[in-house]
Amino acid sequence: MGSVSVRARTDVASVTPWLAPIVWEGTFDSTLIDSIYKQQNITIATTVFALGKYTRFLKDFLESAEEHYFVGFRVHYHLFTDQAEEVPNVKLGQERYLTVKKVPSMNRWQDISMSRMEILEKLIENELASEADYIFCLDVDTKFYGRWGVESLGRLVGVIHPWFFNVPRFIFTYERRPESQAYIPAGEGDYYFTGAAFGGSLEDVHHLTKTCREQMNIDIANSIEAIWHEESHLNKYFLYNKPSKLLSPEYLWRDISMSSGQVKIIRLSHVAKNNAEVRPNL
Ligand code: UD2
Repeated sequence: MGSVSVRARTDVASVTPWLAPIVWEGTFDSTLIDSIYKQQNITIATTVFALGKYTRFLKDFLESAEEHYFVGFRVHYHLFTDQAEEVPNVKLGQERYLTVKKVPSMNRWQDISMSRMEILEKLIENELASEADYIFCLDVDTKFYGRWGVESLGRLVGVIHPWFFNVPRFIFTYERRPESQAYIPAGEGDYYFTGAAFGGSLEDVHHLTKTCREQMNIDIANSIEAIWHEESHLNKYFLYNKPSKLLSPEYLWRDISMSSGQVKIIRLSHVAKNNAEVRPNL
């Protein structure tokens, strides 16, 4: 037997009841897992949206991603913005690419957030099939502080929301009105996932984005908006289409200044922001 540098974590669950791994520091050997994926010559498409004042987050997001995100692997960032002239010039490493795409401005932050599903659906359909193997869709008001690597790859990947990883299910902020397509009845649901980061294979993420877009359109036709917008629809989707891999809140933490015993490494963290100041509406 070879040497094993990984010991099971006993303070957190590292597998779901449907036997999907939950990735925490200490549950994988980064050198080993890198060497496995190195042989596969993969490309990871990464989408990020920065409309209005959110372009201010791009510099830190991109610079920190170059330091920590899939280092040594081919990454193609697809950046959607209504202000291409505000995109900072960040030096990218070898085999790292950035494409800027123009999207129309919108007056409500909720619409910006929700519209991402349809734009991603179309991006996968029209462009990515021949150029990427995996895709991750990330919020821009974030910054990397630690490794986010190939241990995160899987067919369908969700990230446990940093405010809900250690609370009972009745606290989860699922959509509770049966009139919405995002409705999840009390007593159902496994985890509460963040809308700020998700990913997987092109095929699975295409199905996810298409389904959420369709469900949101039904809601619009019925004059209802889910409590947490596309995040509510994402949670509904994951209830009936179980993720094949879950990432712990290390992969999207609340704020770098907040600590938690179980989170040994903060890999990606939200940037503290003044919502009233950066958003186009309240
Ligand atoms: C939560 C979710 C977010 C989304 C949202 C929907 C977490 C941690 N975050 O974040 O993913 O599900 O709720 O209610 O769960 N954007 C712009 N310009 C704007 C407004 C938004 O580019 O003027 C983009 C940007 O990429 C941003 C994303 O939309 O990262 C989500 O908006 P947010 O970060 O303001 O939403 P927030 O923090 O409530």
